[in-house]
This record gives sequence, C-alpha cells and structure tokens, in this order.
Amino acid sequence: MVAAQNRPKPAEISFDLKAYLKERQRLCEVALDNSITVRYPEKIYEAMRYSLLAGGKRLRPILCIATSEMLGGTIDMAMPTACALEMVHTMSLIHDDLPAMDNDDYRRGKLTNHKVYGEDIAILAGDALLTYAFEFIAAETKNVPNDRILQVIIRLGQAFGAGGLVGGQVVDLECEGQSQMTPETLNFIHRHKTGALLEACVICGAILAGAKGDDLQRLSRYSENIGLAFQIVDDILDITATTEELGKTAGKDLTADKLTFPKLWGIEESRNKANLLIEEACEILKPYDEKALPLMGIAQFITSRKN
Ligand code: GRG
Repeated sequence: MVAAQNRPKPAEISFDLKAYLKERQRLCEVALDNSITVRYPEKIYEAMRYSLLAGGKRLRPILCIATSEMLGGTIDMAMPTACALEMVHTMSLIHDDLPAMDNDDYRRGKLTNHKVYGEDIAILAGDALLTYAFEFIAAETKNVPNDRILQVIIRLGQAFGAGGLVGGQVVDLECEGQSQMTPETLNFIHRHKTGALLEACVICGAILAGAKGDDLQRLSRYSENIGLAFQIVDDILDITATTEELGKTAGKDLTADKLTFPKLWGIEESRNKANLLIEEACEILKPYDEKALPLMGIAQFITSRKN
C-alpha cells in the first residue's frame, strides 16, 4: 500500500475512462474472435460465434481484467477467464431470449440466436458456450498457479448454477405475472441473475492475481454495490431508452407487469439510489489509491451508460 504522504492528490490523477474502455474492449474482441474456430459441424460453431461476437459492452471481461491488474496480475493471466465469463454471459442471453423464457427477437441490435439458427441450435449453442468456457480456462490460462485456477473454476460453477444465475432465473420465471412480488424476492432475483456473475468477474480477477482475505471481502462488497446499481439502471433504461438504443426490445418490464426498482421507488429515487451505491463502491476501493481508478471508472460507467 502507498504511504499517505506519497499518494497522488485528486488533481494529479487523470484517468481517461473512455480510452481505457475502448482499448480493453478491443483486446477482448480480438481474444474472443480467436477463441472459437469454425470446423465441422460448422452450424454450431457459427451459432456460437454469432452471439459471442455480436458486440456488447464487454463489461464482465473488463471487470475481470481490471481487478486482476489492480492487484498486480497481468492482462494475459486474466484473459482466458475474462473470455470464459463473456462466453457464459452470452449463453445466458441466448437462453434468456428463447420462447420458453423471455421470448425476444432482438439482442445486441441483431436478431436473437434462435431467430437465426432455430431453437434447437440456439439451445445447443448456449450449452456449447457454457462447457467450452470451463475448458478454455483450464486449457488456456498460463503463468498462474494451478490452485488459483481451481479456485476460479469452483467460483464460476457456484455463480452460474442453481445457487447463482440459474436459481435467479427460476425465481424470475416463477414470479412472472405476479404483481404481488415482495421487494425481498426482487432482490433475490437480481442478486442471483445479475449480481452473481458480476461478482464472479471481480473475484476471479482477484484470485488469478493471488488475492486473499481482506482484498476478496472488500471486492465482494464493491461487486454487491455495482451489481445492484447495474440492475437498477437496467430497469430505468427499460423505461427511458428506445429499442434502437438498447439493441433489444424496450418496455418489456411494463408489458409483463414486472416488479422493478422504478416501480418500487420511482425513477428519480431509483437513480439516486444507484448513484449512492456507486459512490459507496468507489469509497470501498480507496485503500488501493490510483490503482483502483479503472474499477472506480467502471463503477461510474454503470450508472452513466445508455444501454
Ligand atoms: C448460466 C447455466 C446458466 C444458465 C443461464 C437464462 C439464465 C440461465 C439466466 C438469465 C440471466 C440473465 C439474462 C440476466 C440478465 C443480465 C443482464 C442485465 C444482461 C444485460 O447485460 P449487459 O447490459 O449486456 O452487460 P451486453 O450486451 O452489453 O453484454
């Protein structure tokens, strides 16, 4: 840790978040593009690549890389896990868009996977991305001790399965059309559907860099805050942004009469709460001084984003 007298004063710190995100996005695009080669049977590899390379903010891989770098890791150490996180995020979007789930025609500004390849192939493309994500981490992670890789694999299994994304999605499906849903249930859904994956990105980046104890606890609190803020903003954007801006159908929560944060608190109050969560998240990272600027910037991007 840097001694207080040597810490740069706020005025001396300049961090270009836009340039940082653009460069990290570029690196992720290249790594994702190289991660899957089309071979026989071509259709499944094409379907996997269609959704994986359809754009998106790449927030999850960037969070993983930024955390690893903050704690002394390198981009190369974190990149296979970062790609795997984006693969699983993408598979969750493919499955979420299926007629049996959210039934959507557009995602990331393009037709959804099942609209292009059919439901059968879309399900399999999701399955293949999920299994490949684990293979990719185990096969491609270099210069990281095996016990850290094992920890990452355990964390990811926990975050994706019934105790994480899958569990959150199940409760979300169960609550469909129930306007009586409690705020506790709403929180459960979002902590599992959205929060668990964002936390896994941060924690896995930290584990790859060798973090333990206090660092992991602090980063869990940071993740919890950004996860909730992300979902609040998502709910606000569903009301305020257009389908073109979002790249997916806008106004779905209203149509489905879903309980959302704006419905609970109103748009203005929801925005205030999201801003407060982000302020707290940045405060939690203070001990890392200027090394935390990327993670602080990403936290702020979560509330300022337009899609
Ligand atoms: C992971 C095994 C496994 C199954 C998936 C379908 C399902 C189970 C879960 C649904 C998870 C889901 C779709 C949550 C919504 C999360 C969310 C707000 C996504 C939008 O994220 P952005 O805005 O999207 O970061 P981009 O396109 O920018 O990446």
